[in-house]
Amino acid sequence: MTGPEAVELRRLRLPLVEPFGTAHGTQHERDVLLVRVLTSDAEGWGECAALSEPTYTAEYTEGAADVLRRHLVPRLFDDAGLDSVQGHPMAKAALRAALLDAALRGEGRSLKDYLGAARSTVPVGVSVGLQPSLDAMLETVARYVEQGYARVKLKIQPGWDVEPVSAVRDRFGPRLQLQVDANGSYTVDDARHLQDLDSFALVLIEQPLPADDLLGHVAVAERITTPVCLDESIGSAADADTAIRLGACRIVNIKAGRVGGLDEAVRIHDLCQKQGVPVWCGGMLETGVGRAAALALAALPNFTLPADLSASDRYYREDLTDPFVLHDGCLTVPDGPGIGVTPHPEALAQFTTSVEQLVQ
Ligand code: OSB
Ligand code: MG
Repeated sequence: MTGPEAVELRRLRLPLVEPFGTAHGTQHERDVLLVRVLTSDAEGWGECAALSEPTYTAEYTEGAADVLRRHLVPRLFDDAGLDSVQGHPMAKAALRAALLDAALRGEGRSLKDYLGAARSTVPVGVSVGLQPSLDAMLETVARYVEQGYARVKLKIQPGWDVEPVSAVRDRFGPRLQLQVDANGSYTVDDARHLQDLDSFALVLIEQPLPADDLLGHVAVAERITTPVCLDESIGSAADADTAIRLGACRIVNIKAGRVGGLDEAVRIHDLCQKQGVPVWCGGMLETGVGRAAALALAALPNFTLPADLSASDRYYREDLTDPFVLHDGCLTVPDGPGIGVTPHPEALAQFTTSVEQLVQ
């Protein structure tokens, strides 16, 4: 097996334009890990989805860098392959994304074309973190609605759910596409309480219970009319198949990082399409590098709900790439070779905290 000529792990720290609060805590900056590979004919970039702490799933940035360095990159040069390492989907996905980007750039072919995208623009929503007050939340949502986002998602947790949802419905009316994400913060005993969300015509409730509680999700799904969507519970096409057949969800959130890469993401897309289950593309506060790849994925035909991929200015004052800009509630899928964007050297220089060469 011939691996790439060089693999580089680059760590960066980008301040977020506003703090992002979820049931697991608040992020003030994005601790980013980029993988860059160099092959005989092209360079390729991949962004790791992992956050700085292992609170969303088990992975975290430093751990992802470690498993890449010690276990994944060395396997590019033997026959074992990345699948011989258990777990670590976000680390694997970042490396696979960089390799695929380089291969496609070498062929002059876009990721959009490779994945089988059905459209050139993708309707996108915005994920609104937990807010310090109802007033602050309404102000934040108003700003995004004015910018034209196609849908709003509110982070919820016990103690911050019916009130904020009700306040947003009151203020913005029945036509606003609205959904909520609990990041696993409820238990099956909260099913009765979650029924109180049914009167707000939500598009979906995302991950009400912890990732491993599929039967709990079945019980919740039987007690509420709002469609249940799974995020953290779905690590593979096999997981999606199980969840759908059990009745644990009616909608699936797909993030390439969470499932080990774009190929598995497409398998989940295809399986859901066959079962008549709509999917949408989740986000991980990516820079333009990760967002470009996610947009190509989100352009596949069964991605029928707005993606959690917002414009660059929703996350960063300065993105690593040319900024992604909202037009009529949509972002444009890059169509140049590979992911179609390249990080700007000045932005890399400004935000990089360390660079490590693994192969040369
Ligand atoms: O649960 O969807 C989530 C961000 C980090 C970790 C988990 C999640 C999120 C988001 C942000 O909701 C979506 C975005 O990138 O805009
Ligand atoms: Mg989620």
